[in-house]
Amino acid sequence: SGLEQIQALNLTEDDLPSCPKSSPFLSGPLKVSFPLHLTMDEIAQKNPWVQMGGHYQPPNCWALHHTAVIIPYRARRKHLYQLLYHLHPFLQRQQIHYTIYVVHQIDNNTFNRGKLLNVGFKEAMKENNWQCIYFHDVDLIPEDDRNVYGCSVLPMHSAVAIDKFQYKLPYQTYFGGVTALRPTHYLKINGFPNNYWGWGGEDDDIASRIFLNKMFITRPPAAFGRYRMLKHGHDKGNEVNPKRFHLLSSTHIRWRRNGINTLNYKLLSKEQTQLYTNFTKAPLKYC
Ligand code: UDH
Repeated sequence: SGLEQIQALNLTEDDLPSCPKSSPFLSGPLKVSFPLHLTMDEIAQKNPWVQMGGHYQPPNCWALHHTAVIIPYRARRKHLYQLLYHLHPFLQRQQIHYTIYVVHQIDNNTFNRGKLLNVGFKEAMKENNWQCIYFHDVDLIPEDDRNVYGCSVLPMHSAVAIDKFQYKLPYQTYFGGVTALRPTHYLKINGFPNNYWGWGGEDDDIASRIFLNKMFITRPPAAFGRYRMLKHGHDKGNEVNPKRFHLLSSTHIRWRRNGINTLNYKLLSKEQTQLYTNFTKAPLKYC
């Protein structure tokens, strides 16, 4: 394949022309449907250019964006299959260089999305010098490929218009679902807080961190930032966090000493599957 050739010849940025600013393969609005009974093999067969570990780079041009997509995950297998089924072709049409990482919390403790995303950031940056990090909920399926997964100079909130919220922002400072930052900005705001256990608040905390660091967020046009949310009930082990408002009231005091600089974890395993790289965080008692 073209990609194997690039790797065999060790081609670099100097050997390939840059990819165009706007990919010629974009389709615009997409008809998103959810096929039943997807399997990994079936999805892999539809994505022959994706390499082990869920890695891709365009074969004939040097990508303008180098993006790690990080998915926080526990017990949502059907959602993960749907996301992989839609996201791989979507990203390839955008001609970007990317890897999909899944960060798995396997214990039965309360879910901690913020901490998992910090783990994903740390581990993904060990693998590659990514220029853009996308934090992507497993249940959000993009509906327009002009929503390009690359970073600009500002932190990006991509999930602007979700069907569940009647394709409107639930509130003006909402920064959840699908967001992106450059690693330098992520480090500047000290990443996500590690101490939000259960549902809610960590997304508002990271939004505050951005504002406290005198940055603004940007969003794609609502016509591009459209998503369908896969249906789910309330997950076991992710009960609404009653402490979230209290925690949010002191983000301005805590952000410097709770985040990527105080992240403490162990990895139980790291595996490359056909369609993504999986990081499994060790159960809490080990870290
Ligand atoms: N997740 C899992 N397993 C779980 C719980 C959460 O994988 O048991 C992951 C998954 O990627 C999911 C994400 O965490 O998409 C977010 O959890 P959620 O789907 O329960 O969140 P929800 O869909 O988000 O309810 C809507 C947020 C809007 C309100 C924002 C308030 N700040």
